Amino acid sequence: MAYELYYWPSTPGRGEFLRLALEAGGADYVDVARRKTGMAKMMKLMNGPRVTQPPFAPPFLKSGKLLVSQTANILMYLGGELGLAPATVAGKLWANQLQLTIADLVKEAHDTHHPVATSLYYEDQKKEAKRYSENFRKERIPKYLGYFEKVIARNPSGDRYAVGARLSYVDTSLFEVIEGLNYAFPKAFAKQAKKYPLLMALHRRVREKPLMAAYLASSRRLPYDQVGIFRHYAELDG
Ligand SMILES: N[C@@H](CCC(=O)N[C@@H](CS)C(=O)NCC(=O)O)C(=O)O
Repeated sequence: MAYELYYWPSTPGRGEFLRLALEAGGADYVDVARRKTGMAKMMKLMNGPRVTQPPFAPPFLKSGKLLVSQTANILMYLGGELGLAPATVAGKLWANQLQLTIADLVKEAHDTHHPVATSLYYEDQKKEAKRYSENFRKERIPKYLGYFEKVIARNPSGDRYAVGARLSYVDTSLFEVIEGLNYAFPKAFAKQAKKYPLLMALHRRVREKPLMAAYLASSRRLPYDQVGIFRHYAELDG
C-alpha cells in the first residue's frame, strides 16, 4: 500500500523533509493534497470528528491505519521502514536528536520573516524581521551549521554521513537545510559556506544519489517561494 503524505500543496515547507526521505528510500507514496479533492481529505483528517488521534498541523503521514504527525516523528518512522536510519536504539535516538535540532533551526528560519506572529503579514512585522534576521545570519546559522559540521567530522564510521555509514534521513534533511538557507539568504550563505566543507560535500553527495537526482529534476520537487518557510527577502539578507 502506498504511503499517503499530507502537506500544503503548493510549497516545499516542512513537507519537503518527508518527500526527500520518501524519494531517497524509493517509496511508493501519494502527495495527497496535490491531487484533486486531496485538500478536503487533508482537512478531514485534521478536523473530522471521528479521527481519534488528529494531527495539530501538516505534515502528516498515513501508512495503512497509522496516522503520524510531527516531521521528526514521521521521519523516525520512515527511517525504520525505508532503511534510512540506524537499526539500534542508540542510533535511532541519535538520528532523532539531530532531526529535532533541524526542526529548531527550521522554526528559527521561519521566524526570520514572521518573528511576531504567524497570523500577521510579513509587511506588518518587517522591522522585527530585520532585527531577528540579522541575529539569525550572524549567530544562529554559524552555530547550527558549525554543529552539524562537527557531527559529520566525528561520525565514528568516518564515512562522512551524519549518522552511521549509510545515507539516512538526517542527510536528506541537512540537504534541505542547505538548499533552503541558500535560497533565503544567498549573500550570507555565500560568505559562510566555505566554513562547512563536510556539510557542503554531504549536500553534493545527497544531490548526486540517482534517486535524489531524478526527484530533483522532476515536477514533484516544488520550487521555493514567498509563502513557505524558506523565503527570500533581499532586505533580510546580507
Ligand atoms: N512541529 C511541527 C510543526 C508543524 C507546522 O508548524 N506546520 C505548519 C506548516 S509547515 C502549519 O501548517 N502550521 C499551522 C499552525 O501552526 O497553525 C512539525 O515539525 O511538523
